[in-house]
Amino acid sequence: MSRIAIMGDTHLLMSFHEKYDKFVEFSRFIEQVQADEPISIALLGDFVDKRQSLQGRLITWGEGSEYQVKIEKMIESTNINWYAMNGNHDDERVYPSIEKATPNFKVVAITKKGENGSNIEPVEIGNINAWFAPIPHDAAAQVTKEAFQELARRKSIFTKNTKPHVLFLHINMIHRGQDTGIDDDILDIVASNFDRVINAHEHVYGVHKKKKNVIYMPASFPTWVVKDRGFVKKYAFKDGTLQETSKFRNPFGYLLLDDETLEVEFKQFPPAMANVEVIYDVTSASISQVRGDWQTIAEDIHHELVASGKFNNMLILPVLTGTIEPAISFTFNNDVAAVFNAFTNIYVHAFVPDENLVQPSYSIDKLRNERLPTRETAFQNTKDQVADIVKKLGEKQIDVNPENIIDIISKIENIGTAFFIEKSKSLNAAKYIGGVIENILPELNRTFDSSIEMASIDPVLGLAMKAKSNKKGE
Ligand SMILES: [Mn+2]
Repeated sequence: MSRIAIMGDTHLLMSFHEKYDKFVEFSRFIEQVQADEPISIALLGDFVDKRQSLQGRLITWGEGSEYQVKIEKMIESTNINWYAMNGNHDDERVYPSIEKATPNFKVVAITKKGENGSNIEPVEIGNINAWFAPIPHDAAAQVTKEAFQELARRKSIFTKNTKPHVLFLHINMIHRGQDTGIDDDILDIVASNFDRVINAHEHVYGVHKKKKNVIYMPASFPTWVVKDRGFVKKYAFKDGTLQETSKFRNPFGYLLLDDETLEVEFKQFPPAMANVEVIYDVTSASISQVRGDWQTIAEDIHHELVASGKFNNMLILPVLTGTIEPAISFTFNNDVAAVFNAFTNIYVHAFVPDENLVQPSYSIDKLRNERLPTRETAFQNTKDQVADIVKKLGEKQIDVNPENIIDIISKIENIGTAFFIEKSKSLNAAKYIGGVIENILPELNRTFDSSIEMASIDPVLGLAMKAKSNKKGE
């Protein structure tokens, strides 16, 4: 028996994390694949990736050329044939360019604008007829249906040999929302005609629930950090402790297809860095609470997944739930990053909201409808500060005329009321709050001979003021 290795979705130039070297990873990956002694490699697209990395910068053409030479050397060193089809992320010029420089790299399919990808003939690899169909990944259902019908027709008139037929695709097959995915009746056009259908692009290994000969290919190794996609483990932080909500899983690797039995084996590849998700209820959390909790989280995950030797590096995705206060929302990523700075092999990604996270916004409409909570906060803060000043002045036995204070407080209210009566749509809330405070501050300072600055009022209002002064500077 012989086996064909099936791989793709490496997204080589897309950065998963600055500390994750995809080329070191790719060479380790190839070593593992070679140890399985496949007779050849089917590369199903999204190999190099022309897009800008999500976290990093766009590489230059010069760097790209250097990387390409590296890639070509790695491919050539395998000494087996590669059969390649592009994916939606590849620049289709890269494949022919690699082919020119690499004797064992053969481009078998490239998507072409205006074509549905069914105008193909199979390639014989070992004991199979391999059909690489470059159907656009996001083609309309009707286009995919026509492509499938044409592929089924071509297969039905095929008489060259009696080898089994395997169809390779790189398309949206799983339903995720309204406009993606293939309905079962359309999928059946190829599922009932081909012995195996193997689809890349989904980044997850799986066998179709009803059509057992349809198989989803895993991504070779981590590419991006997206909630619910590609994590190795999930936790929830509850009652001060980290609790597992999913068992450890490794979704990365490649497939080995037996060219006689057509059995498909998912071979896992353990990446040097992977990501875990931590759901965190941020309701009523203070900044010091956030720091303390995340110190615990970092220590626990480091202990369990890094110090234990499971991974060299670990990337954590905070998934926030509950109600986040604006002040926490502004500083959360910085506070948590400060915690993780103290660790060498564990990193943290910017937070993402879960579907229940409530983020009070400064939308002027929202402020109007919700009885102006932020305006009230502004009043309360200012009143508190006035009280504090009065107290301090009292301690120094300096007399304060309470009328002046009343005057100031009512001025704040008047400004606010006038603004909201006007219901101006052109003003944003940050400007408004900044304006209120800015207007009363000089008088406040004059009356009490104080020198309160905006920044001391509170972080949110400070930021509001910053937004205001940035606006001025434009
Ligand atoms: Mn893709």
